[in-house]
Amino acid sequence: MMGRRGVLFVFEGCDRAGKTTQCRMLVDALCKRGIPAEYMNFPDRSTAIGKIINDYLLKKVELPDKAVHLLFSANRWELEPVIKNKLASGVSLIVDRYSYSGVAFSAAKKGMDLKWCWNPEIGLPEPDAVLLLNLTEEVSAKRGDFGLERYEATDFQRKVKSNFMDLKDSLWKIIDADKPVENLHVEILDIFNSVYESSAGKPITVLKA
Ligand code: 2DT
Repeated sequence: MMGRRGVLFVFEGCDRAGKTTQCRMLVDALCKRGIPAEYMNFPDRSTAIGKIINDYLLKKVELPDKAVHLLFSANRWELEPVIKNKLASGVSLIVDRYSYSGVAFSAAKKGMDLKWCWNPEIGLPEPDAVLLLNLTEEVSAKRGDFGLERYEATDFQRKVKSNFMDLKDSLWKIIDADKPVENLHVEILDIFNSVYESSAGKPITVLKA
């Protein structure tokens, strides 16, 4: 008999909310419990498209906003076959940013709207759950200065946060990330467990218009 599929479990949020730490802790905890799970992150800077994105983020190259938006989306499409195969083979994917970051960051720029930005995401695998790690500006400021990459500025991050709120739907869980790392991990593990149970037997769906 075929085993169950994996779940697509996405973390979103502004910079410094602790997404990467929580993704890695979740993957470790699941693997220890015998649930096959792998970490994935977007942008994946290791691919051909990812290398251009990396240069753009490091401000080594300039690109028109719409062109770079499509590159971020293409970066997900180049990994779409991998995502589908892993899920079908029973591996759960714990994903550090996905289409929603793509839209929230691009639409924070002048002349870019949410609908236009969402279009190239249509047809990608749909997450079973999206966790938005939410941090107040005060706590975010306490976590130190922003780095030097593109987008790492308070005003821009404020617009991104408001875009995330506009994108959220019933799949989303908004998590208060202003708590000790271990407590947050326990809360997230709990959510994963219920998503894992409820997704058994359900097909993988795709993002819609
Ligand atoms: P990291 O700091 O997580 O590497 O992200 N971004 C991300 C976009 O503008 N579009 C996207 O589709 C994705 C996935 C968010 C680097 C920056 O890239 C932004 C922050």
